Amino acid sequence: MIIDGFVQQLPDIDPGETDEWLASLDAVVATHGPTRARYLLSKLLIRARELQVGVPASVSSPYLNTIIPEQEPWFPGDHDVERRIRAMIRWNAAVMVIRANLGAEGIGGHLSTYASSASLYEVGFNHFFRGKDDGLAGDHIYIQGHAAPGIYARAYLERRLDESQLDLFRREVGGGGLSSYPHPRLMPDFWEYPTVSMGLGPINSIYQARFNRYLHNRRIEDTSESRVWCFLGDGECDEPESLGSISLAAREQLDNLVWVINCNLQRLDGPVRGNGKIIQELEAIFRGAGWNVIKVIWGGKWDELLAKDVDGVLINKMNETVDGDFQRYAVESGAYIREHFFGPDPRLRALVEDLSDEEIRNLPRGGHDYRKLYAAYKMATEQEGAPTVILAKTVKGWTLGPDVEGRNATHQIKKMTQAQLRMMRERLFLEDIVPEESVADDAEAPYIRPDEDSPEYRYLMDRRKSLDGPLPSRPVPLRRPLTMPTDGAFKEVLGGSGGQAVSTTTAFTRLLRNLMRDGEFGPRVVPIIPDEARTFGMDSMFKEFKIYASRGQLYEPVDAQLLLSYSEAKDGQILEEGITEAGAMASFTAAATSYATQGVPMVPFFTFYSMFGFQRVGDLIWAASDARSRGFLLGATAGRTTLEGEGLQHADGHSHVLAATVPSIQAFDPAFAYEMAAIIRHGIHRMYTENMDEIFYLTLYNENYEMPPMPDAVDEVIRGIVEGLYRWADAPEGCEHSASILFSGSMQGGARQAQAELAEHYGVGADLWSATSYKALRDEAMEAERWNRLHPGADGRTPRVTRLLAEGAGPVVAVTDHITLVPDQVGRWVPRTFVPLGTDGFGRSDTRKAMRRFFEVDTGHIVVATLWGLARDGAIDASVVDDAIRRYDIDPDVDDPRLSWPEA
Ligand SMILES: Cc1ncc(C[n+]2csc(CCOP(=O)(O)OP(=O)(O)O)c2C)c(N)n1
Ligand SMILES: [Mg+2]
Repeated sequence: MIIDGFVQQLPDIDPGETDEWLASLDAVVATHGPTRARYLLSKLLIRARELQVGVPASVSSPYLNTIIPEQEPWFPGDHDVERRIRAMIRWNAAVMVIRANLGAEGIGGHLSTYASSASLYEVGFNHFFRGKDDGLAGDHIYIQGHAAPGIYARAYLERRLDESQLDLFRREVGGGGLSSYPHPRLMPDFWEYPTVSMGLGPINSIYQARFNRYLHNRRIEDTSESRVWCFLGDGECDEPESLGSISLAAREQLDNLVWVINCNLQRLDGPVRGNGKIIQELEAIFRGAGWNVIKVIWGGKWDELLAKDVDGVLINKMNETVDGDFQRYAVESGAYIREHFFGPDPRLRALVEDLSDEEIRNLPRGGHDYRKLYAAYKMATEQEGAPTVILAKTVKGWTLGPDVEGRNATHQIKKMTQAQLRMMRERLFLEDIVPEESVADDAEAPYIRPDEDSPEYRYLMDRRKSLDGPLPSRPVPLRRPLTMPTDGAFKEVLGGSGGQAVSTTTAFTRLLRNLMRDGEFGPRVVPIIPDEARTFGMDSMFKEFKIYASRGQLYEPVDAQLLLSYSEAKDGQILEEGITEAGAMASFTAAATSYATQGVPMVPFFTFYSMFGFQRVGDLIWAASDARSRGFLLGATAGRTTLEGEGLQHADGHSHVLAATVPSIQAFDPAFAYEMAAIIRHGIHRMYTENMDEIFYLTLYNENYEMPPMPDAVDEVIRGIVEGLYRWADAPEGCEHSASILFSGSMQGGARQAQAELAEHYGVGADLWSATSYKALRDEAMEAERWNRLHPGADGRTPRVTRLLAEGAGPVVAVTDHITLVPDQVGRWVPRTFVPLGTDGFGRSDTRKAMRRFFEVDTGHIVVATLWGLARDGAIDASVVDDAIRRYDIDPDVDDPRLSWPEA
C-alpha cells in the first residue's frame, strides 16, 4: 500500500501514544469484530476530514448508497402523477418497438435499455434538464442511443410527435420517420448529440463541458446556466473513449458536467462484471480521477433493513455478492432470494422474517427509486469544483415482465406477446387507459396519450415549461452572428512566398495567424492542436494568442525570456490538448457544432499529424459529421514520401481515401499556398454563410518550395481549385506529342520537372493540371452519371473531369503522394489513356529523393509513365519507354513497393 511507505519514512515522535491507539483497535477487532472496527475507522476518517487533517482519500466505499436517508431532500414533485407519466412513456416505448417488429418484416429496436433507465431520464426531464425557450443554450443532454424509443415516447406525450411518426420508427426512407438512434443528420430538428457508437457520447460530453467553459472564460458567451448531462451504459464504460478523458474533467473542475451511468449490470451478451462489481470498480476509477461519485444502489425499502443491521451482516452480504448473483436475484422469486441472499446467516434471515416473498422480490434497486434519484441529481447540481458521476443500479428490462427482465438475451428482445403486454399493463397500473380488448390476442396494442386537459398532460407540460421547454430539440438559433473575415486576411498567402521556399504547412500557419488577427472574425477562430504545434511551426502563436488554461498560468515558464514562450492564459485562444487526438476531435466537435448548440458559430481548425487523424479517430469524425459539424480538419505532415525519416507508422498515404468515405467531408490536397488559402476562404463561405453542414479536410506538407502567387485569371482558377481540377500550366510549344500530367500536393515538383524533361528529351508537350480534390471530381461525376442513368433518353451530362480532360490529347498521368486509389476515384471518367501513380504499400523512412524513387513517383517514373501511355496509344514505340527507363536508371525488375518488405 502507498500509505505503508509513506508512514515508514516519518519519525514516530511518541511511540507510546502510537501503541495505545493500535492496542485500542486490536481490542475492537477482538471483541466486536472487523465490521465494528471498519465503522470506527470510517468515523475517524470523517472527523479527520472535518478537522482538515489531510488524510489520503479512499477510492472506494461499502456497497451502499452515498446519500443516507436523513440527507435526502424533500421531493418537490407530484409522485403519483410522475409515476403515471412514466408508466405511459414506458408503455408507448415498448409498443413502438413491438409494432416495428410485427410480422416477418421486423426492423429492430430495443426495449430493455430504456426500460432500465426510464426513471433516470424522467427525473431529469421533470426536475433538472433546462430547455432553450428562454433563448439560452439550456442543458446539453447526451442520451444512450438504445434508449431512443423512450425519448420518442415522451415527445409523443408532449405532442411533438404523432402516432404516424411512431409507426415510422426506423423507417426513414420515405420521410417523416424516426431514426433508430440519436442522429442530428437525419432528424435535425430533434436530436442534438449522436451517441450510439459507444464511448463517443461520453468523451464528447466532457469536451462539450470544457468548451462551454472556454466560451465563458474567453467572454464569447455566458454559459454559466448550461449543464452537460451524459447518460451511458455500464457496459459502455469498457470503451477506452468512455473513461479515457475523465481526468481532464476533474482537472478542469467541470462542475457543469454530470454523468449518469445506468448500471443494470448487463451489456449485450451477458453480465458486465459477472465475477465482480461494476459499480465498485467504477467508483474507485472515478474517485481516483477526482470526480464526485454518488452511488444509488438500493431503493428506499432497503433503508429499513439497513437500519436494523446492527451486526453489519447485511452490508457484508451486499459487499460480497458479485454482480452475476445480483443479476440472478433480479430474475428469481422472493423465496429464492430469501434462501440464497438472506438465507445462510440466521441474523440476515431474521432481518426479512416480517416480509413476504413478494415483498422481498420487490425490494427495488436505487435506479428505480425516484426519490433517491432526485436526491442524487440535486446533489450533483449543487456540487462545486468537480464533475459528478451518478452510479445508478437498475434491472435491464425493468417492468417488461419476467421473460425479459434481467435475462441475458434481454438486449436483443424486440417482440412481446399479447400475454406479456397484458402483464405489463397490470404492472404499470394502466388498466384504466389501455382498454382490455386492445391487448386481446388478436388486437394490436395501442399507443396511449392522456387528453390535453388531463392532469398528466398538464403536469408534464408545466414541468417542461418551468424548465424552459422540451428536449431534445435542435432549433439552431443565430444568437451571435459571425462576421466574415476581410480579404486582407488572405492577401499575404494568396500573394505567394516571394521567392522564399516555404511549405504549405508554414503558409497555413501564417494564414491562421492572419485570420486570428482579423477584426471581429479573429476571436471566433478555435485553433486545436494535440501536442504537435512545434512540428507545424505553430509555437509562434503561443505568445500572441495564448494557450487556453482555465486557471491561467501559475508558474513562470522555462522559456519566459524567449519571444515564443509557452504562454497560458485563462482567456487563451489556442486549445493545446496534449497527446489525445480523440480529445482534440471531441473539442473540434464541440466548437464545430457551437453554431447549433449555442447559436454562436465558431470556426475550429484542428491540425493533426495526418496519419493520426482519420486512421486514429475516424469514428469520432463520423460522429462529428452526424452532428452536422462545420469546421476545418488539417492533416499536416501528409504524404507517404514527403515526410522524411519517420516511416511506416507516420507516413500517411491514405487519409484521402478515408476522407472520401465521409459524405459531408470536402477533401482537398492543395499543392500551393494560394490554393490552400482559396480553399479555406471558400470553406468559410460555404459553411458559415451558406450554412452547409460540411467539414473541410486539407492535407498540408512540410516540403519547402517557392509558392507562386495566385494566377491572374483569379475567378477561373478559384473555381478550378474548389471544384477539384484546373490547368496549371500549358504544354511547351512545338512538341510532336501531347500528354497531360495531373499533380496533387507536393508531387508538383516532380511533375514540373517531368514536363520539362519530356519536352527536352522526347518531344512530348505535357500540360500540367493541379488536382486539388479527386473527391470533389468524383462526387460531381457520380451525380452526372446517375442523372444519365435515370434519364436515358435525354442529352447526357458530361462530368466535369471528362469535359476538362477532353480538351487535351495523349495520355493522362496522375501523380499523388497518396495511394493510387485516390486518383483512381475518377479513372472511369477520364476520356484518355489514364496512368495513375501513387505511393501504395507501407511507408518507410528515408530521404524524399530515395522514397520517391522507391514508391515510383519521382520525375523519372512520371516520364516513363507518360511515355508508356503514349506507347499504349500507339503514338510512339515501346523502345522509347525503354530508353527512358535506362536514362533514369530505373531497375525494371525491382520488387513492387506495395509488396516489398524484408523477409522475416
Ligand atoms: C462502438 C460500439 N460497439 C458495439 C455496439 C453494439 N452495442 C449496442 S448496445 C450494446 C450493449 C450496451 O450495453 P450497456 O452499455 O451496458 O447499455 P445498456 O443497454 O445495458 O444500458 C452493444 C455492444 C455499439 N453500439 N457501439
Ligand atoms: Mg448495461
